[in-house]
Amino acid sequence: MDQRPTARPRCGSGSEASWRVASLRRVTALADLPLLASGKVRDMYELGDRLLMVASDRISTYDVVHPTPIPDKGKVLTALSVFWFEQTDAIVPNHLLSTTEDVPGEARGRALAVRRLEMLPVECVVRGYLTGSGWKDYQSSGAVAGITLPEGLRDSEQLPEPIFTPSTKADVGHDETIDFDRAAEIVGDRAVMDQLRDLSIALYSHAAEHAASRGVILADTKFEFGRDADGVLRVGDEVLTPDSSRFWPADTYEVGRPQPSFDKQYVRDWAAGTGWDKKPPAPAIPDDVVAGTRARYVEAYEKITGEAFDAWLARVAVA
Ligand code: PZK
Repeated sequence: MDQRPTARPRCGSGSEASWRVASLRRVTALADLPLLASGKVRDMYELGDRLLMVASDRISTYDVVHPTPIPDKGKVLTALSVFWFEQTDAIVPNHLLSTTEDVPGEARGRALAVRRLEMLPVECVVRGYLTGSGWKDYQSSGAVAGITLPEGLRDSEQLPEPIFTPSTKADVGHDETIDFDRAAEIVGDRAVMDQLRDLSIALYSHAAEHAASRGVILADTKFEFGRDADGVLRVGDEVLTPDSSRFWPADTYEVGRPQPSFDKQYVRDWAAGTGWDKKPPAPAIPDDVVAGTRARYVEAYEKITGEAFDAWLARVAVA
């Protein structure tokens, strides 16, 4: 990570003109903090010796960000991440410091003050079900990330046990699945990679069991780890949110076909009907689709945590 306060924000994609517009919007959002990095839907600011991770209401489908925000999406994802950080603290410590102290009023609910970590250069993906690129790779080779799977598995089928399928962190474009040995080479330490795999599977298994008890299937998820100033391994980034995971409603799950996305299906179905070719720029989203999508995010939070979303908003409100 570039830690110079004057660093030019990194953006995942978009033309130079769209970068300029996005950058203005982001800088004015939290005017007094230096922007360190920008993802498609999140921004990271410097907060003294810590960081402020801010989840926006931006939404992407087919990897393209729409011009229309989904109200409260960033707050729902932040709230979910905090729920899981608290749930999994005994499995592995994380980077969360505070949801309130030193979080500016205008960012409350969507921002977290976090420890600075030295991030490890691999994405730690766990798959409990065969879908997405995992399903594609299995169909062409019978294996995912070098792990040979039983024959005859179907689209969206549950795997005999969760598998660890690390990937590279691509600056632009798609992350590439790699096998365990390649991940160990990139990290430079096989024992650390063993630890990342074991922690990732333990986190996934805990979360999948909790989600199942609430009628939600956690199909797969991605973690990022780093070391704090004392060398302690911690999980960072966002955890177990719809942007880093696939959640499926258990009551409509059917093996043998792709599952509708819990959160983005309204937008995808509407977009398909418009004839959009899935290339930038993404179309503006109509009000009814925005409202339906917002409701899905809030429903996901309430279903998984058992808590009203308003309770989160009250918990982080400026006193
Ligand atoms: C870190 N990103 C991803 C990019 C975002 C997030 N605790 C940390 N310490 C140091 N660096 C990072 C973290 C975390 N998490 C996260 N890149 C570096 C990223 C753009 C916007 F919000």
